[in-house]
Amino acid sequence: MKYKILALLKEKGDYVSGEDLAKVFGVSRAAIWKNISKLKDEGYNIASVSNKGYLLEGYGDILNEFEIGHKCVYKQEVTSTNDVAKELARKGCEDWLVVLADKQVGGKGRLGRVWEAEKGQNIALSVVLRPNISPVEAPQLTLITGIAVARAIKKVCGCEPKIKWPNDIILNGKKIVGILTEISAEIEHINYVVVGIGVNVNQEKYDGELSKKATSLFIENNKKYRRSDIIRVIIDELSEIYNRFLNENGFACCREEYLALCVNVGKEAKAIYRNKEICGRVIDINKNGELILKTEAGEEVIIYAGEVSLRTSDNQYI
Ligand code: BT5
Repeated sequence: MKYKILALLKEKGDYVSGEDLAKVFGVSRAAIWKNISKLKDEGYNIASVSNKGYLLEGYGDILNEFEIGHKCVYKQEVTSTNDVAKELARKGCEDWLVVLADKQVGGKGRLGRVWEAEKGQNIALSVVLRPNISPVEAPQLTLITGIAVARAIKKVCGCEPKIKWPNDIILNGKKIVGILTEISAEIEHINYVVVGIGVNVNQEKYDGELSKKATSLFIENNKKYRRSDIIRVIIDELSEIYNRFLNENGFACCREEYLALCVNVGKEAKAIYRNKEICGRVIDINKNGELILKTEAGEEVIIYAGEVSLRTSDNQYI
């Protein structure tokens, strides 16, 4: 009900009386007032003037299911949206539940690394999926998510982000998105997957080490974005590509698109794999989403996405 009232206020862009709202929705004026209060609590700036009614004056950058167009759980602060999503998945939540937060105090990267993002400026999103695929195929979900997010950024912001295999999206050589896929599985069966996406949106600066490799959409485009506009498109693109991934032939269905976005192919790289370094030239990403590295000795090594960090041969991030 509250979002129906909100939709009407947005559409009108002018005062609507409590009486008219009550009539439209077939409820009492007190019920309307209650719902308006709930909307105000969520952060909507709604003026109420006697004899005129209610006016939606502003709505900033609010994250809820109305703004993102999809069912979601929103929290102001969490340890990690991936952890919240995993907990909900364990308790049996539905497929495609999206978890969002304004602030993560324990944001996670891969391999125990930390994901840092200022409160209220960025996107921390996790989605619960239950794909009927083998656990070894799960890292491919990171790759297709990369494509979905790159597409979304291009659509909303007009820029052309690239992908650094397996899980980074970069803009002008710096990281703008990180993806962390976690799974709960038996040997042959996935219970659930949580795909976590961190997008640097409106953050104005990065300090210390991070300033060398992180950037945001604001820094690159000198423009602030409404996070919900980006989230909405991420979810649309992800569901399009995910359905194809399941119904067609896995990552192979979008490998060409991935290759066109990927910055690694043809470049020298160093893979840090279980504390061992393997150097070579990236010659391909195969239909399973694995990276093929050709060493100086001419040996072709297949690198599995789950457990590796990729550096340039002189140890740079990209
Ligand atoms: C990642 O790991 O890039 C995965 C990041 C996933 C974050 C999302 S946010 C929603 C969900 N909830 C979570 O708790 N996590 C997911 P990795 O490839 O390991 O990269 C981590 C490294 O990126 C760190 O060691 C830093 O060097 C760098 N880093 C940290 N914060 C960054 C940021 N905001 N932007 C760019 N780089 C960052």
